[in-house]
Amino acid sequence: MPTPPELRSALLHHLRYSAGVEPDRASVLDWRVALSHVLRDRATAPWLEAARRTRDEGLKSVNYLSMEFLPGRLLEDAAINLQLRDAVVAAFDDLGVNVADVVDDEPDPALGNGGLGRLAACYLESMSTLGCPAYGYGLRYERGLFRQHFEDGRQIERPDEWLSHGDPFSFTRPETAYEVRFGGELDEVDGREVWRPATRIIAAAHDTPVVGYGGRWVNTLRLWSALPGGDLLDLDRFNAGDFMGAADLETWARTLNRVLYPTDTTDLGRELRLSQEYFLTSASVQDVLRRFLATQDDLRRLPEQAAIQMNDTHPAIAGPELIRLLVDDHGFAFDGAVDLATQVLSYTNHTLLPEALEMWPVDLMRHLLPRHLQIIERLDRRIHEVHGHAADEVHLIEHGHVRMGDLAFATSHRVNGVSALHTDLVSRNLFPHLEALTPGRLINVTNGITPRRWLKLANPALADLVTETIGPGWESDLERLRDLEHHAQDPGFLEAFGSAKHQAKRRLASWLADEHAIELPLGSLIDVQAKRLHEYKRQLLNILWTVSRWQRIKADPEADWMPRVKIFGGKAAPSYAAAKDIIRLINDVGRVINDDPETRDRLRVVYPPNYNVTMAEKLIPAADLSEQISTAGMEASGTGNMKFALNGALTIGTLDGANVEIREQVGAENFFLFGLTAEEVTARREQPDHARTAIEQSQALQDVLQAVAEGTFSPDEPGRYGSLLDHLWTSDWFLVAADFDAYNSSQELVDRTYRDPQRWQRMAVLNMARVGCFSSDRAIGQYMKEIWDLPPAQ
Ligand code: GFP
Repeated sequence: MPTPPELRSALLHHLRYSAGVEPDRASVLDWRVALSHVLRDRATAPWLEAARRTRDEGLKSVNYLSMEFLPGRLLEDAAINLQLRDAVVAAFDDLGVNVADVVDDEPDPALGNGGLGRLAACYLESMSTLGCPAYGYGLRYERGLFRQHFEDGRQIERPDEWLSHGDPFSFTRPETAYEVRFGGELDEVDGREVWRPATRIIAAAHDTPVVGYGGRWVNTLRLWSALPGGDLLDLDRFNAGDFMGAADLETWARTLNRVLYPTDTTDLGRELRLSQEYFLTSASVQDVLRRFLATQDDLRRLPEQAAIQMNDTHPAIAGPELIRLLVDDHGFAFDGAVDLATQVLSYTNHTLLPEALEMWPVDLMRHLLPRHLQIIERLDRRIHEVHGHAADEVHLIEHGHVRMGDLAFATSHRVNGVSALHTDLVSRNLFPHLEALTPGRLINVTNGITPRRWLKLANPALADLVTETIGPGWESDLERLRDLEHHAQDPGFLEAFGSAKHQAKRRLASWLADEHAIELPLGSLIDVQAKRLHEYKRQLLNILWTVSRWQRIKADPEADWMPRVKIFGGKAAPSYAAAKDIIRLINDVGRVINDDPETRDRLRVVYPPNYNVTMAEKLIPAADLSEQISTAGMEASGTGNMKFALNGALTIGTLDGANVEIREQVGAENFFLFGLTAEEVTARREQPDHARTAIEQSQALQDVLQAVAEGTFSPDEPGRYGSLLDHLWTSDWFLVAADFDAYNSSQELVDRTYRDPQRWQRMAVLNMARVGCFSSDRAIGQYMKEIWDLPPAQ
């Protein structure tokens, strides 16, 4: 373990030789470059050793394919996991450099959208912590998810230039590169299919070390980018003066990893999206085979060496791609290739929402991936040949579309849902027919979160208190938090627990003040809903209730109202108009309420723009109340719910996703439950005019809707929320109206409970103590045993 003086000289060395400056001329960026190199150096020895052991001992590796990774800032996390954080702080202190500035200078790579991408990052870190050999495979988007700004309350999207200052913690590997082919024709030559592609793009690797806790094992996050140059530039056209046209193909290649999630509402957007998915998948599968063939030659043994996990349907083309490579390049018979591929592959489903279950038009597939379409057609025929009438309801291709969920299911030996409720719904509503053909294929692995980032890094005061109270070791054995239960009655401990929460609130307050000029009243109940904007997550229910609370304070200003700050964080997909309306409403309501002298001491709305992992690390530790209020049956799991509970927030929530299991763990008496169940939701939607009926039964909701309709929050444009209101009165698919009164009653119970700080803190401690099972280490342990067939720890 290096001492602070050793780290100090390492920093000075890299400042000079990697950043190329002297200390007295160094900028914050220069110091960050130096720190990146120092930490990367420390990660490299265990990284190379892990790779060597994997090779020499023939260890089986996991290959986690995901279109999204939301790793968060890397440096502090790496320092913690290498157990160097304190030494780094001391070294910078000694150099007279403010370490917080250096940490804050690092961009937060927004290579994902929400829960799925963050889950991938937590899982990769847990695999390293558990010593499970793994590669995370993704795309190195030049620009991450957009940066969100608010103008006049509206969401404005701007490109996120996360790479503009380089990426000093990664290694670029132009020689780890594969050709990915697109389009063209199929020919039959000597009874075999030959694909003559129209375009060939080279995918090159960029590797980021992912350090496990304790620094004993380091895995790789391998992100692909298209390699420009070479044959992509048409020199004849260039020399003829057509400089732009000469670069057409190069431009297209670069587009493959230019942005995350191009809007797929146009044909071209869809084509790009499928091309991106194939680019990721093909390069990754080729890499898996190349690594295997480097030490072995009998591909039939591939399942002993490699597991490929498809994170949702985005990489579902992995099945046809692996079959194609085995048949076309390695001489396998079709059936043998299918059996082998299925043993290697597995698939995690993250959603039941129809719009998120990909279906690619057959024509598009034929145009981009003709050989794969042929394989999918053959797979479909094979299922019917093998299972006869039992497979009558199974269709990999239907109504001119390839159903990627069914394809992923059919080419996997295990499929998993991400919470008990979700898995049950997947089995009943999504894949009942496929499951009937292959009983036991579908299992549940409830999601998890890494305690290193989500407690040790994000909440140092609380993490220190935990260590003082139960000793070290909980970071990699989170069930040990149970020991905190013994302290839940101890007034001294409760006070210390309250003071850790207060410190987190102060940290949030100073960040809000510095970055956003927002004042956070510290004596209030801090109530947070931080997640992607989506109608099913019901930020609308939250803001409508906020209006109702405001109206009630105004109607009875003398009453003893418990002060609340309602904090929101989240982005809406750029083409999702309804979600953008909700964002604007939150901002409009916030402006009016925050300016109201009569209520501003008792109610505030705070919505800092550009929610990301770094912001989550500030909001979550400071929260008293966690809003997990999705329409039951629609949130597959949620992982924010786990992070808040781990940080001592109480949950107000529906019986949805992992909320169900969190409530079971923490005890019903320590959870604010409300709302319809998933079954009741289905039944309610069938009732004619259920929306209007629900509104007519709630005077409070009618008052709120009237205020919105009258333009109380949009006086310059009273009709601004016409379509949103219309939707609520006529269809209300997400049952905001049906759950409104129940939500209100539950919120009133929250207030009453919060009035007794000791009681609240006791409940919060019990929440924290009982959510150890939501560690991603537990989840990965299950994947290793039940899906990947790997021994527990290596
Ligand atoms: C999705 C689901 C969540 C789930 C995560 C991870 O999140 O309920 O917790 O995947 O499994 F919706 P998003 O990527 O859609 O935010």
